[in-house]
Amino acid sequence: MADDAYKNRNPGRGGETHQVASGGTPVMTTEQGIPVADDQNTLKVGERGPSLLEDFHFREKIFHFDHERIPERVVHARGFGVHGFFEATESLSEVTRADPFQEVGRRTPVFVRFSTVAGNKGSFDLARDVRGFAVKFYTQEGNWDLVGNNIPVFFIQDAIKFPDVIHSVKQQPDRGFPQAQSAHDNFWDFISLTPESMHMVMWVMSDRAIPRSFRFMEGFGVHTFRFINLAGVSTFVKFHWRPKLGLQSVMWNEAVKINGADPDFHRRDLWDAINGGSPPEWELGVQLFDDAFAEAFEFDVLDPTKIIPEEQIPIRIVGRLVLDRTVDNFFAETEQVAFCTQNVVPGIGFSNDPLLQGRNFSYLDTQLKRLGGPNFTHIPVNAPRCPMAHFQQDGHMAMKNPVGRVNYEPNSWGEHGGPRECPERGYPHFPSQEAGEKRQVRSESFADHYSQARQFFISQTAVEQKHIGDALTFELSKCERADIRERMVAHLRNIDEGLATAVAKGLGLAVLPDALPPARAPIDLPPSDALSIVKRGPNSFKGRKLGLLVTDGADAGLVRGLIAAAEVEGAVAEVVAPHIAGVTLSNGGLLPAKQKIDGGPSVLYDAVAVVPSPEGAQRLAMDKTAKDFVSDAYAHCKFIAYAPGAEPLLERAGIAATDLDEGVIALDGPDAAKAFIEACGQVRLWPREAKVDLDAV
Ligand code: HDD
Repeated sequence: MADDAYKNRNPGRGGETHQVASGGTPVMTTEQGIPVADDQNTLKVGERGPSLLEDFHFREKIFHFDHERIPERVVHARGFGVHGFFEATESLSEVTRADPFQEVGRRTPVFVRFSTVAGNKGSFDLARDVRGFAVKFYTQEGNWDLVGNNIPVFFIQDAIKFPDVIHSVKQQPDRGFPQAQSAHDNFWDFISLTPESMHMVMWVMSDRAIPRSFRFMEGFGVHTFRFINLAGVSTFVKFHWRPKLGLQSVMWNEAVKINGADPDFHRRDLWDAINGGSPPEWELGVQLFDDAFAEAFEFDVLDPTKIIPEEQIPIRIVGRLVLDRTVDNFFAETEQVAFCTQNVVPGIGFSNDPLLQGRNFSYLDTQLKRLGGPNFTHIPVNAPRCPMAHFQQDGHMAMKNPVGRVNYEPNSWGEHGGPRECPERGYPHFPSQEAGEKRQVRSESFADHYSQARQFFISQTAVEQKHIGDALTFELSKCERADIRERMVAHLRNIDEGLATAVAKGLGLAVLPDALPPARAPIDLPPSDALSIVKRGPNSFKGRKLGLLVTDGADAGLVRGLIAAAEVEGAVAEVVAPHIAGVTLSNGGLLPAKQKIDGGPSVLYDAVAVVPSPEGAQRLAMDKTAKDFVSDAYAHCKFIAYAPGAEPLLERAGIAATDLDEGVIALDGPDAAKAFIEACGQVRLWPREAKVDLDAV
């Protein structure tokens, strides 16, 4: 639609109206509003002569273009932001005065930006990496930014090491690569010399680091924060976002292929879900605890490399997050949004976690560099949605400027003298008792680096453990220096001997290196099922995507039945065909395609249905991309349905009759489509992995 294709980009400077030509078309103007007569040719002397400096339209256009880019974020450069709301489903007024939690049903608008960490802005979505999960709550008492990740712990304990861990993971400075990956010497060198990172390493090498999409991952505030109630009483809190669609990841071999097939896989997924009318939702859970628990807990609650298992402090669900609106303009919103951990509102407070304390400096500082001046709160996506009044003024690009002569306080202008501080409503810093020598130290209470790493590992299913071992082996195989590989294996021995042995074998180490002496001997912790993705399987195909491979003559009843069954389940069926124009079904009906087969490999789908006509199957059996479609789906443990007559394609794709398992389902009965979609609720048939991967345990 014309309205959607072009909206006036300069509202506020000319409003939504245009200078119009006689036919009603908006007239192009310069940024000064001067109508433009020719936007194809610069002003020249004669037809073939030199261009003239006088051409102000040309100069303005090129000048503006030259300055389109702002510095990308030093980390989390590649991100995708959307709007939504947070709704309280439980009142927390007894523990916090924070506005979003005061009453059931209160809705607070939010802007959420998901991101990868290491890659540059133009890198791919399926990097093996931590994902950022940053939420800006526009509360009635100011903006609260909960700047979290999809992993509840971090690599380092003290913010002073942040530049080091980030330098080590990003491109090596001499060569400018590798891009968006941790599989290189610098990263593993730093990590293997930083034992406090071992717990995080387990998470980052797990499938959590290759999520199926943003919609299927958890989020965590990571640090211990404080809730503070009206009486000034503080309760410690940890924040958890839980996706209502469940957790899901892809396999590494799949991730590698998705990056080629669709480097925007995650952002497209979120865009499609929201604009397709299925806004994703998360629950907000809180773990609340007091000083007595903090004292008794095995680890320091200020140590960001530790979780508090939910078996010890249950997660209380207090609200839901709904993301239901994509941005109007990527640059204006996603690129310019400025999250700052220092943005807290009355009722939310910091703890002494040294990583959090350091972050509270870094975020404000980085926005100045990125956005060019101190007035980034004037940019709509960053502006609070509640009234503001202060005496900060001027600076680059000041957009909201007070009128009147008073710009200081105290002043004697009485009621015309502007805003005044308000102890009763103002932000109360929690008056914690602090004392001690000034020292550069790491607390002894932060010294256990392996116990929770081990707990995470033993909490995983065998499949997930294998993936961790495979990921470590892959990453370390990319390290050129043998001593770095060995040092990592020496750490792993403190986590799990089986894992250390598997990785040593995968790397071809002749001898298992001695375990590195731990700063503090690890303790045995019980497994926690909540840490596994597979143990919390979704049992529903809702929100997933079925790839339907069809040819001319495909059985109309079957195809329509599959599409309907997927829709009933809340899933999407996407048609993949030899030509983008689509196919003519057995009943003569036309079925448009969403993808031409080489543009729609099966890695883009959660399950596939192979529904060619028998002749079509014979032809597809000769086609490399069609064979890949099927063989990849099988290798990635996906559920595969096939129409009668599709067997030749399956066979040529390497699925012999003896390979058929309960995940390869013949569409041969009246309820076959429905039964297949139900089976897809498992999402993966993990036992198959042992058949397709030689190293399988
Ligand atoms: Fe950070 C961005 C999350 C530690 C310094 N961080 C950034 C973003 C997320 C996180 C999600 C992207 C925000 C957006 O979408 O715009 N960072 C974390 C988490 C951490 C963490 C969960 C540990 C628990 N970060 C951390 C430390 C420092 C920083 C210790 C510095 C001392 N982070 C930054 C930054 C960034 C940033 C340089 C880059 C761009 C930005 O802030 O706006 O200031």
